[in-house]
Amino acid sequence: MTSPADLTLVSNDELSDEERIFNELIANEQRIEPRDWMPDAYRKTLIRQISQHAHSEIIGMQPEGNWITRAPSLKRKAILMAKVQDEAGHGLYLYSAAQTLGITRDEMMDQLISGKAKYSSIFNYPTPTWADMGAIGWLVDGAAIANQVPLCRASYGPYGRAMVRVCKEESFHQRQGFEILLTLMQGSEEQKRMAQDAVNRWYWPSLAMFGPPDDQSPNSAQSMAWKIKRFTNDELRQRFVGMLVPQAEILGVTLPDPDLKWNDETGEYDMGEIDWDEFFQVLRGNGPCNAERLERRRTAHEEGAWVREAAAEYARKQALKTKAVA
Ligand code: BYC
Repeated sequence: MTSPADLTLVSNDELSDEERIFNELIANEQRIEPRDWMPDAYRKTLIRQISQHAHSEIIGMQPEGNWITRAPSLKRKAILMAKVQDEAGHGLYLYSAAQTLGITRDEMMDQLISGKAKYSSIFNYPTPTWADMGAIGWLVDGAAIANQVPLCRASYGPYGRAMVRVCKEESFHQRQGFEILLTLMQGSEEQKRMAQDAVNRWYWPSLAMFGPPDDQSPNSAQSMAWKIKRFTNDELRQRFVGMLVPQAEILGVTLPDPDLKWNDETGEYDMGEIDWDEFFQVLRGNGPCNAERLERRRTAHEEGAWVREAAAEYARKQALKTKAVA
């Protein structure tokens, strides 16, 4: 199978008509749609990335869901509930986008609850204090925006279009997190300490969200050639740190990296080393909350079986009625 990355190896004459059309669409910044021909490897890569992304949104409801009953005011509770519901909605758009590639929702759910599928490392960390809601909104949703804005231009139509709506909502999420931290940082000494502690715990895992360093990222080169990804993991991570520094100053929090400093020559911030051993441990299922997150999802799936059965039965009866009328 030929991809744009291989084009130098294969002359245009050796390509099938379908491959030529696919390559031209990609080269001309046009979109690939579900009914278009696409290489198997392109389809597989998209199913992998979009389903992992959907799983991340669904598992990502848990760390914040943990605080809905304990939010400090009715207003905070309403905002947090709306945010967590938004994440569910993101998961559903993304499962639908993945389904256009030929995988079923049941298959994806089986992969998730059996522990075979990956989801973002970030959701395997605990949320012991209210300030974690601020740190998640500011750092985790902030990282998600930095990663997802370029995905709005992903070459696969249903993915790119889903991202446009998701990014609008993430932008609200990030501001609400920033505002929680700002309120705490204007409060008592204890509240300030709580906010700083949450930033200390979420900063490094939020940088790891962008994925392994470029020299250990097996999928990046091909995904960039196919214009699914537009920037490498390290490029987006760097851009994110550049966004955070001035925001941290406004908040009055310290970013917990003693090596973080502006470099006049590169025009970027130098930063310390991420603990990649910890990242790969979390990916292997050994993070602080992996088992708990998966167990909770599995139980929710089993307890929701009757809802799925009732909906399927209702749909079956409706279809019979429509057939009888026709
Ligand atoms: N965690 O070759 P690489 C949200 C995996 S949720 C776990 O660089 P790629 C929110 C990677 O999958 C938004 N696994 O891969 C929700 C690959 O594994 P396989 C979450 C990771 O795909 C609720 C292997 O490592 N965002 O915002 O080119 C509340 C090698 O990596 C991670 C997305 O899902 C990780 N952090 O690039 C609040 C974004 N990083 O499949 C907020 C969509 C890497 O080869 N995804 N891996 O075994 C992407 O943009 C890309 O898939 C990645 C990785 C940048 C994450």
